[in-house]
Amino acid sequence: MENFVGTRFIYQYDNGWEYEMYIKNNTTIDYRIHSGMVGGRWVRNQKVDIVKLTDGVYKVWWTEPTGTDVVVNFMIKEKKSHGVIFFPKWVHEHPQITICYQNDFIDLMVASREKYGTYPKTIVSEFANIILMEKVGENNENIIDRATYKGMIQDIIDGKINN
Ligand code: FER
Repeated sequence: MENFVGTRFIYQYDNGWEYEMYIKNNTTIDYRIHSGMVGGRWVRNQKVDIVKLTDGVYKVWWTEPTGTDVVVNFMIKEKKSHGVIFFPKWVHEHPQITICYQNDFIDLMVASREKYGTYPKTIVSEFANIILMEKVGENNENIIDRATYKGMIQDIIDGKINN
């Protein structure tokens, strides 16, 4: 997993949604959602499972405090990924509640999960193009350390921030 762990990925799903995931270590990711249904949401230290399926192909999956479940496959050589997101009913109906720095709002996520409905779930399955793949080392706290803003992806590509 040496070639995968410690890498920052920015990718755009075919539906237009732009996501950033930093594989912080074997069991942890930080992520930031630049655009899409929950654009503006960002999370640090989400516990995940990761397996290497074959050379250059990795699967990452986790379940969130919101009740959303996510599975993402990265195909490094092809610079592509594929994500499946299982949104509970409440996130699909009230996405704005989840648009925050989630680490400061865990209690609100859990309360909302209890207050609103879970079913039926909305399943979003999309391929993505990896726009940026950057080795930044493990356990770097400076990769995903602030909210997104308009133009941030270009600033990251240009090396202006988060390096
Ligand atoms: C991804 C797909 C979904 C991802 C994160 C999510 C960081 C999380 C979605 C959510 O919290 O609503 O590729 O990568």
